[in-house]
Order: sequence, then structure tokens, then C-alpha cells
Amino acid sequence: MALAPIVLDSDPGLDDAVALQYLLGTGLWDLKAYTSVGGNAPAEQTFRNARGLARVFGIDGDVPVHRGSGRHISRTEYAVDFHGRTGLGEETLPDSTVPEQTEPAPAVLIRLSKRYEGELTVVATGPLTNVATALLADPGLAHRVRKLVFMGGAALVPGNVTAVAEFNIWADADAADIVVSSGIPYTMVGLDATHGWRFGHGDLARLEAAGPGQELTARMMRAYLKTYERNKGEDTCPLHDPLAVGVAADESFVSAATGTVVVECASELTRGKTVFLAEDKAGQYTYPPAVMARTRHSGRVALSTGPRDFSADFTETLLRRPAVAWRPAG
Ligand SMILES: [Ca+2]
Repeated sequence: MALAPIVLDSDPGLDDAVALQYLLGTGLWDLKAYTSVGGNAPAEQTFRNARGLARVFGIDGDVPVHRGSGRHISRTEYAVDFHGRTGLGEETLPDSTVPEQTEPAPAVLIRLSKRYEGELTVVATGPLTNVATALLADPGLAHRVRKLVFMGGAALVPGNVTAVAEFNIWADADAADIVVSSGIPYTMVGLDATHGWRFGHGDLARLEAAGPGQELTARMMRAYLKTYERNKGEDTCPLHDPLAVGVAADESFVSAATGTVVVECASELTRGKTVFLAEDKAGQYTYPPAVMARTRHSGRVALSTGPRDFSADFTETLLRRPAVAWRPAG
């Protein structure tokens, strides 16, 4: 069976890094491009990280890595320090062995959506800057993509960067709102579901016992666990970005509902909040016509964990796809 074409658009980022490893480990996808976007680290750093990850996971000869938009659409400043000094904890990876691609990520999305019209899946695990930039340049993209699955948002639960907003959406709220109002078929995998699938010290011990090919992954997951322990007092960490990749292949990792997402962009207080208008509660509230018009486009929204165990699948899948042997310099 031919593998399904996919683009992974991410802001690596510790959980982005293992989302890539997980994607490769599933054996389900033909990764056509790996595109970067500013988020967990500045745009240039996430591009460096993406090139390094392509190298250490042994795909840099096959999968082009493209630099994303340098500027977010929302003109907001934000600071990030959650993912460590380089965005990958303390890891500085060896650079890719291939020359830099010159085609920017939004152009790649447009080109691949034409080449694989009706087939292409896009998974976005950072701010939606690249996807929105592509949609502004070519609104037809929305109707050529088979599905967009993005990690972001908080439908019915509190946020993680403000009381109501999740980081990826908050970091470029206008981009997110452009995407969910574009007509693109989307699945939102936000904190409602990602906080339910966790990675713990038992899972880490399995990676640590798996030999040199999992050393980098184990170090990154140890750093990620430490971040959650230090910042939130939790002894496990959520599998945010990997879950979006999982859901792209199998929605049963989450329980989802159909409805419309509207992103708050104007308010200083609630910027980045993803307001979820559930289809089955459509008659319950009254909104102004401009908001009601938004319900013309609906998507799937993960509201909790699903019947299939993602935590178990995640670690099993990583163990099937070790990094290539390399050592940090020094
Ligand atoms: Ca991310």
C-alpha cells in the first residue's frame, strides 16, 4: 500500500522533536517536507533544530527541510523559555548534510497541495503562521488538503500560557483564526486531550534501556519531564505534539466532536482563546450574524482522550525508530 503524503510543520521544541520521531516510527506516512516555524524558539533557531533533527533521524537525504515565515501574522511580542536554551533542552544537533532549501514553507504547502490534491495531510505542531500565510496567498489550498491536524487550543479547559489560551494559538492568534475560518478540513488537538495522554518515568526508563539509538530521545524527554516538574509540579509530561500526529492517522486516540472554532484575536485579556461552538448545541446560544456566519465552516475538535491508548503507542513507536548514531561535539 502506498504511504500517505504528509507535511509536518513544527517549531522544535522538545515535543516537536519526538513528534517527528513518532511520525517516522509509525511507518504510515510518506513525509514530503519538514517545515519550521517560530514558536518554542525564534524562527531561525527552529529551522536549525529542524535540520539537525532531520540529520539525527536519518532523513536529511530524503526529506527536504524548509524555513518558515520569519514573522508571525499577529504583531505580538512573546518570550519563550519553556523548552530550554536551544528549544531542544540543551541539545545542539549536528547540521543537516544537505544544502539549505530556498523555497519557504508556505510555498511548499501550496506546491505539495497541488501535486497531491485531495491526498495531502498537514500536521502542524507550532503556531499556524505558515499555514495561514499559505492560505492568504492561495485560498484554494483549503480545498486541496485532505486534512489539517493541528496541536493547539483549549476548547473547554483552561489555557497553559494565560488562563484561557494555549501557547500555539496565543503566539499567533490571527494566523489560527485565518486557518479555522478558511474552510480547510481540520482537527484541533488541544489541551482538552493532550493533557490526558502522559509520559512518565517508567516510559523514560524504557527509552534509557534501549541503547545508543534512543540516547538523544531519552535526554530530550528527561529535559521535558524536568520542565513540567519545575514549572508545574507534575511528575509526568503531556504528549502534546505527538498526539496530533497520532490523531492524523487514528482519531480514536481522542474523543472528538464536530463544531466551529473561533479564535479571540482582539482582546488583550483573552487573546488566543479558542471558543468552541459545538454543532450539537447550535441552538443554545445567540451570536451576532458575523459570528453565526462562521459556523458555515466546521471541524473536529478533540474534547478528551479516546479509547485507544496513545501513551503506550507513543513509546512503542519511538522504540521502533531509533536515531542514527552520533555523538554531541566535545
Ligand atoms: Ca510545538
